[in-house]
Amino acid sequence: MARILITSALPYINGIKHLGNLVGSQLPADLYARYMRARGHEVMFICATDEHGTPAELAAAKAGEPVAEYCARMHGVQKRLADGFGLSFDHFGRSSSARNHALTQHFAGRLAEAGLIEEVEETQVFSPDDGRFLPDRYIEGTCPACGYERARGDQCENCTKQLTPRELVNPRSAISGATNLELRATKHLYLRQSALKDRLDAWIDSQKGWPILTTSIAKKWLHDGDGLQDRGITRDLDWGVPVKRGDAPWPGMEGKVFYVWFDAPIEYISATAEWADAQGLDDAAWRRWWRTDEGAGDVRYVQFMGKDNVPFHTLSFPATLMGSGEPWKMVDYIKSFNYLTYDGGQFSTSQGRGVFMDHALELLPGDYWRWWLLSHAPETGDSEFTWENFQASVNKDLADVLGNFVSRVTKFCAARFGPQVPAGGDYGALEHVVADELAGKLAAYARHMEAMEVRKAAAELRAIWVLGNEYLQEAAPWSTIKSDEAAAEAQVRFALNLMRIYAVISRPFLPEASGRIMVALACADWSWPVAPARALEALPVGHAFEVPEMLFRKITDEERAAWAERFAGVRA
Ligand code: B3M
Ligand code: ZN
Repeated sequence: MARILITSALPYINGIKHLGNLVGSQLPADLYARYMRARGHEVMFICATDEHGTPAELAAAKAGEPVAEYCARMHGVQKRLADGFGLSFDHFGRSSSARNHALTQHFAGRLAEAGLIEEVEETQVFSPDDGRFLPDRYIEGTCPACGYERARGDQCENCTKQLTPRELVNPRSAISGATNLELRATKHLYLRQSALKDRLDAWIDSQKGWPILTTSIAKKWLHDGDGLQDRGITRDLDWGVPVKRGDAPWPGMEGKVFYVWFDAPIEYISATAEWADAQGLDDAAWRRWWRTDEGAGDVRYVQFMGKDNVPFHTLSFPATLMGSGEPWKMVDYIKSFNYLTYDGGQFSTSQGRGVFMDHALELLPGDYWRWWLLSHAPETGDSEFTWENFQASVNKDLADVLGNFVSRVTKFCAARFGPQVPAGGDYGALEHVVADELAGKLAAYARHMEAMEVRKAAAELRAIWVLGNEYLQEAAPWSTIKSDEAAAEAQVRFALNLMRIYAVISRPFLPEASGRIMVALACADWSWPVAPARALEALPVGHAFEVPEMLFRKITDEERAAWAERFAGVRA
């Protein structure tokens, strides 16, 4: 049994996330966490809302709410939506927690002691019209690297380059649109990332087998250009972690807070401490996941995120951890994703284009979305959501293949032999062939899941469902029964056992539907079919079951058309 620490990028607090956000981090992280738990490993799966910085302040202002109240409310909203999608976090924390305040200040103190923090008197963009400095997302303009016109003051979404407000071409205020901007003096803390460049470079080189998307982004910002310039880690904002040096005040930094990207990844650790607090456990309980000197030496740590988050996780956060001089657990594998596009364009939070998590759950249960999103995860390139594709995938994969198998087997058995596992006959040649094929496919499925090859895993799972349908078609118990009742009973028994295996192995993708299959089978044996031949005997003869309600319904053409129209425009 291994110990696996899994973190998903932390969704910003500033509103409800769209399906592109979901499939880029939280959902594949959940798939992996569920799979690893199913295989008997000890898993700690952590997520949280990312609550500081300009995104939170801007959104709260727009909602007309004090930012602390806004964040508390939106955390609740995001938590409920996460539950609706079956996201099985061990803890869903908040980066504004007391734990994260303390730990962020702790890291800043350690970095200062190590000589890695510099106080810089600098000029920052100030907007007289808005009466304030314009850090990060308070400012927008054209990206100096790629020419994208809606780059923000902290990062260009298009090319992932980390930016500072002063680098933007044609800058404007994101609050008022004002272009009448000036530079004013202010003092800030800089993390001397450049001093850690060689160590970071060596560390990245030592990570064998990282996805190309991850390493290429890391290397790009490490080498070509200025990805590893020293970075300002404080801001002139009200909302955030107050700048302190450990427990001590930081003279000259009064009224300033840490930059959101400084405290957000630290929340991975803090949220694990929040978990321990919520469980009534002591500090050792979370530290054994995070401190290599306190038990985390044998932990495997995997992070999930969209590609725009990669620079922060391959450079900035590791710089914080390394620079602290303390033995914190560093990430072992970063699974990163491209973007999901929506019907020929971008999902857009600002323009309300595309399907958002709340609306998705109003239309259909979480499993339907999980299946489409995961089986089309943007792994090797961007992928596109279309309603036609979604409808086809739900109707064919879920309703016609998995749903139909479950319904045919249970209904036929109940009608002909009664609602219990029939006793007659033995498995014959066909069953042995199918069992062998199943064993091969299960091994491939496990390989893909272990390698986090999400689309390949989904394709293999679907192939395993297809195998069951093909078996039924070929065995045809409804014909067999006419000449050999015992043989038909064996065929049905085989199919019922396949059904249990399907529930077990599909659970990482379809937790809710898998649960319903097991309820119908009155079965609590979730053990992974490591020896498929034996697993095909798991349901004892005479074991009673119920015919389940329809597992998946189909999407009609009318619904598809109505939904496509509803989500093309602006979010209400
Ligand atoms: N909140 C950005 C995002 O949601 C950011 C991730 C933080 S991970 C520590 O894309
Ligand atoms: Zn750019």
